[in-house]
Order: sequence, then C-alpha cells, then structure tokens
Amino acid sequence: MTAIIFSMLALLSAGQAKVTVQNAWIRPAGKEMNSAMYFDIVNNSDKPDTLFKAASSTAELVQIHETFNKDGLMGMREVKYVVVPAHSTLSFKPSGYHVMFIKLKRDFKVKTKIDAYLFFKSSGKIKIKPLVKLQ
Ligand SMILES: [Cu+2]
Repeated sequence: MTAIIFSMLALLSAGQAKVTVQNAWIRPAGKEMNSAMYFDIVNNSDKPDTLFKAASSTAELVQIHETFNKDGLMGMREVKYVVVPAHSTLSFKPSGYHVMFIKLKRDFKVKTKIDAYLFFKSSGKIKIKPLVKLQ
C-alpha cells in the first residue's frame, strides 16, 4: 500500500518544475528610498521554470530588474520574466539581475528580515525572508 502511494506521488511531481530560493538578502535603506534584493534560484527539476513577478508589502513598487552596459555606461531596466533552465542555479546578484524595491514604506535595518514573495509559472508563489545586510 505504501509503495503504491509513493509511486503515485512520484507521478504527480514528475511533470512539474519545483524551484527553491536560497541565500536571500536585501540592502539596507531608509523609508522613501529604494533597495535591491538578491538570491539564488535553484531548479533541480528536469523542466525550466519562469519567475514572472515579485511582491512585498514593504515597498510602493517591486520590479524584476536586469543590469546592462551600454557604451561603458551601466544602467538597469525592468524585465517581465526570467527563465531558470532545468538542473541549474540562477543567481540574482549585484551588477546582474535583482529585485528592485521602490519607495520603501519603512526603514530596512541591518540584521532584520523582510517579507517578500516570488511568483513562478510552475512552482507557484514562494515566500522568502531576505536578511537586510550591506553585501
Ligand atoms: Cu534596479
């Protein structure tokens, strides 16, 4: 009986990507300022998954950003989604992808934690608690 249940669970999970988010952190900043959040998305499944939204009640606006270099000038811009390939880890890190927190509703103090959510097409809504730190 137990073996049957296990094999059914294996079948249910086979077709779906399931990512985990690790090492989440966010830069300290004062109320009304902006901050940036970083983390590693680990996809151990054999299907790609897509991050398409980030959210937090601690900022007026939360966007997925990429950093670019045009003619030696660094800039950043919003992207609508980021694909995480199968069997890979995608790191959001300084000078790369990041989640931008625009116009904070309160101070982000070092050593505290912030509530945030990442939304994936396959894995759904994932709650994370980034630690506020300088780097
Ligand atoms: Cu940005």
